[in-house]
Amino acid sequence: MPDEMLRDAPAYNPRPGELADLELLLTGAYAPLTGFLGRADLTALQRRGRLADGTPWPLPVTLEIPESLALGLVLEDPTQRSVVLTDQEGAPIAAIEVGDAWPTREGRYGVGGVVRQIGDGRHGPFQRLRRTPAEVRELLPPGRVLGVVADRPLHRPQLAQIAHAARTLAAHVLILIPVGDAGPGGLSPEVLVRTVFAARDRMPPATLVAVPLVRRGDEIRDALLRARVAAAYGVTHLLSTGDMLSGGGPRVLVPRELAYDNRDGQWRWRDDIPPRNRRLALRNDEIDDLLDRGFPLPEWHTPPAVAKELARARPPRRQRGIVVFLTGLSGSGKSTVARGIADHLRETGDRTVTLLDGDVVRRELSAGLGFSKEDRDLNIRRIGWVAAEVARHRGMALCCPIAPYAEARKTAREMATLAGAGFVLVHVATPLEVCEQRDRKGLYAKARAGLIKGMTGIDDPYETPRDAELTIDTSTLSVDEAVGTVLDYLTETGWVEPK
Ligand code: PPS
Repeated sequence: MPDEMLRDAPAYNPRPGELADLELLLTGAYAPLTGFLGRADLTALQRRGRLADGTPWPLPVTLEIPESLALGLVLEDPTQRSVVLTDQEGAPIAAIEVGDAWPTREGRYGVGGVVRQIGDGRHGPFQRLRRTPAEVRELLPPGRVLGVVADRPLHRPQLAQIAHAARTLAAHVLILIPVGDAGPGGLSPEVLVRTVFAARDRMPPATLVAVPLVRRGDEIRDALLRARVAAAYGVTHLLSTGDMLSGGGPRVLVPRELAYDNRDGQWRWRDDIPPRNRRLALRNDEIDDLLDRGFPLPEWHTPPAVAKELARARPPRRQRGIVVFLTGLSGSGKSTVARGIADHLRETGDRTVTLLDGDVVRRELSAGLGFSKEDRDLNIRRIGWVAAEVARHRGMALCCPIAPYAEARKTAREMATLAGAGFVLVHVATPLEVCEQRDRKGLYAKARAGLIKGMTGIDDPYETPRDAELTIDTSTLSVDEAVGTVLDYLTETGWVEPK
């Protein structure tokens, strides 16, 4: 359908993961797919791991739209079944001609159909690096192409594996950097791209491409999908680190484990090095731990330029942002403890602190919200968002709402993590009897008398946290002791400078 016929078509901004899939469909990286899958393909995929026409395909590639939008389409009429898909700002990227629509969950419909690019179809960061498979195949020299999906920074052992495989195969190297979501270690795509580029002069001649791949969380299927995408980019041999099955894609090479030989400073197969001369590659948690404590990554393991990027992205904990989230019943002592922590840190000057107190938040940020589940969830979302922004800029956010629902607390944790910050959940577990006895605001008495409804702990739930880093009880600890317990924890874990 020509673009002018789309003038009256409804527009919709898909979720980030769907937009990433859309881009891979448009660029041909998902060939032979030309659109989001419909029910026939999805059923065949679930039953046989194949599309309805028998083509093997690893995973569902799906799009959901709001029910109201779906019900407005007339699938029998080619002029009334298109939806314009836009980026977050509402700029059109593509149109889907919907061939199939079905209800999925509350208020949502799955839609399948061919997608077609509008304009240059580009969106998101790394435009320079986001080349289409056809563009990349054009750039590659003839012959074998060794593909590497660089979903983590490349340290010396990985670089030695790449160099070794490229030499053995006499292949050109194609590095695919997945930029669809934060990597397994929580590294943002921007940081990942910078660290991979920082290793570039340690690689054989290589072409680097950013690909909006998003992991679905199923390791084997994700690996199969990566192999297919790599093949579309012209990869003939794929270097693997995890489990990979071949399924008609490129040949998968599983490299041997290399170790550092301190006799000559080379990385070679670990079994070729006498145990006393060999140093094994650092595990990811060891690398994170060194960075968290502010130690430089050792040069035998990581090229200095890569180490520098990583240290910039993951500064020592005492310089990184953190959200300290105190949850507990009304009257449990959250605000008092939080105030004590804030006062201490302000006095010592160790940290800049933003205190997001329940009452203050309800006045400044959440005015008008009540105490229904929806309103409480929204309140916690807002607190979580502001706290994550404070922490993104390396401050400490101290939050002390009741936050009775586990799911909302989890969202706050995720927002902080996405901002590259720490998150410490403190459960102020003062028993209800004690809170009720204190009853500073007289709310418990009113709730018992039936004068107010939905009081947490009385006739509204409080879901006890199972993921708290710390639990304190102000009926057995004095305020000073409770404040001291939290500060000790923050100091021991490196978030606050020791005295
Ligand atoms: S929530 O659930 O996290 O959104 O609550 P929060 O923003 O922390 O607000 C709690 C304070 O509001 C007062 N208040 C109530 N609390 C619980 N349930 C009901 N129904 C209610 N109505 C008013 C109460 O004084 C809380 O203050 P704190 O400081 O926690 O005692």
